[in-house]
Amino acid sequence: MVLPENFLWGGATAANQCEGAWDRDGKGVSVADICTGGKFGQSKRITPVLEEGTFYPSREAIQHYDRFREDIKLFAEMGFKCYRFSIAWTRIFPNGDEAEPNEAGLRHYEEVIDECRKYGIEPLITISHYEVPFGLTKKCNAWVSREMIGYFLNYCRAIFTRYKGKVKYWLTFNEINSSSAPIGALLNQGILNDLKNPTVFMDQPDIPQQRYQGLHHMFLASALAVQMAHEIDPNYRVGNMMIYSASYPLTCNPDDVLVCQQYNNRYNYYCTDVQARGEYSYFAKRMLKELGVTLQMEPGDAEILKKGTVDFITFSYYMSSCQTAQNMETGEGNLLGGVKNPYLKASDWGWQIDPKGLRYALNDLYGRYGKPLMVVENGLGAKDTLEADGTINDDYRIDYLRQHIEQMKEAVEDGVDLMGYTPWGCIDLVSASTGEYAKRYGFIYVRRYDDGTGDFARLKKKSFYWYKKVIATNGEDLD
Ligand code: BGP
Repeated sequence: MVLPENFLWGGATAANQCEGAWDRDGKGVSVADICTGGKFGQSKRITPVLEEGTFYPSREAIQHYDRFREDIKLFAEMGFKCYRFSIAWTRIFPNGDEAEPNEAGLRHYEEVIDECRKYGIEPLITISHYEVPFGLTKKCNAWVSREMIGYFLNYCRAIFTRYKGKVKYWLTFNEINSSSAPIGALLNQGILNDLKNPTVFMDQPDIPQQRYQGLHHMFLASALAVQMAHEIDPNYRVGNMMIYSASYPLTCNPDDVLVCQQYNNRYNYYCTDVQARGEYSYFAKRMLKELGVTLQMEPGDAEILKKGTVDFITFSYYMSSCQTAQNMETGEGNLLGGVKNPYLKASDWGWQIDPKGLRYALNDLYGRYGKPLMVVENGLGAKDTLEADGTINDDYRIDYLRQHIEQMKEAVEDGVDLMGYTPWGCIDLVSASTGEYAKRYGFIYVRRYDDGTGDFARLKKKSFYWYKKVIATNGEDLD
């Protein structure tokens, strides 16, 4: 058997993309709640002033807040060992700056955790997944401000204390390196400079100084959270979470190779070097200078970073791209830049499918950091067809996942220490980048559509039965 016996098979979701109940039981507004629906080729909008009659997908999402028992039961039926979900910060601290947590929010996640435990499913909790309290954006432009560290730690203390003994694995920030690109400013960091007018999500006016200063604050917050977690419960294990944006030189021209190396430094290593090694890399100084960024640091910051390195490394992996020194158009769907790879096919959303890139990613990260790894997002966003007989025959998704699991096994044979695999959107949910329902990832189909119709019924796709068999055989039977 290639994979370890205690391998954490499961699936992943995020609160703002699945819960709904956006204003119930004391929940405050998050930055996800001010984003409208959109679709591929037609960006969603950021509306700081909520609009009457506009469609906001996070309001109902897939009603997981009310249906989590039904959903977790289906996960258990597939044999999940692990469920990665996020806590909505705004259910615990509605504006972000309250002195006391909201009991209804704490109780809700306690029920979710207990429900997982009932089936022997290990919770893996993302503390902040693209849903900064909008109250903090209004108060201090969120992570741009150093004050955020205190608000974040209050939130961490509340959940670390409450769930002590019931949870083992935590992730501080989802895809923290999304803020190496403009796309991370609002979702990841809550940065919004115009609080009056709507902005097109893909065209947010960008100020790199804010993003990188914000990242410095997030690194400190993450490091302090790691230390706090260990103090509260020595059994807690805290990981980072990054996008692994696999990137290859477009040609063997040394100019392309160098551009690619610089891309990797900026997008794949800049954040994880700090979170895993406890210090900024040698290349950070020049990189920041060329971006026109000057970091404000305080005495003691270096020590905090050093003391709060993560216990394990987690990442999302969907696609790869190529880098070139030539002036070529960014490939459609390449949210972090890069051009198309002529050897690869792409999804309907332009994401280039590259299973071998996952083996490359695992070897690269393990070789660089030597810490246990976990693939906490992977999957194919696709349009599914619900047949008249109620079946959903998603063979394309099975193919995608099979090929990625094969490469994961290769990496384990290469010697990589891999803890688990939680494919993204194990139940269909709202897309983060486009705000639509049509981009489906799940093993479970949700009857809900972008025009606002649908009854939210859950239906098992063909991949549901396939994944169940994969888990039952610990990845040996992938047919
Ligand atoms: C990651 C996010 C998720 C998720 C996923 C798929 O970037 O962590 O929240 O949604 O990608 O992306 P999308 O929903 O845009 O297809």
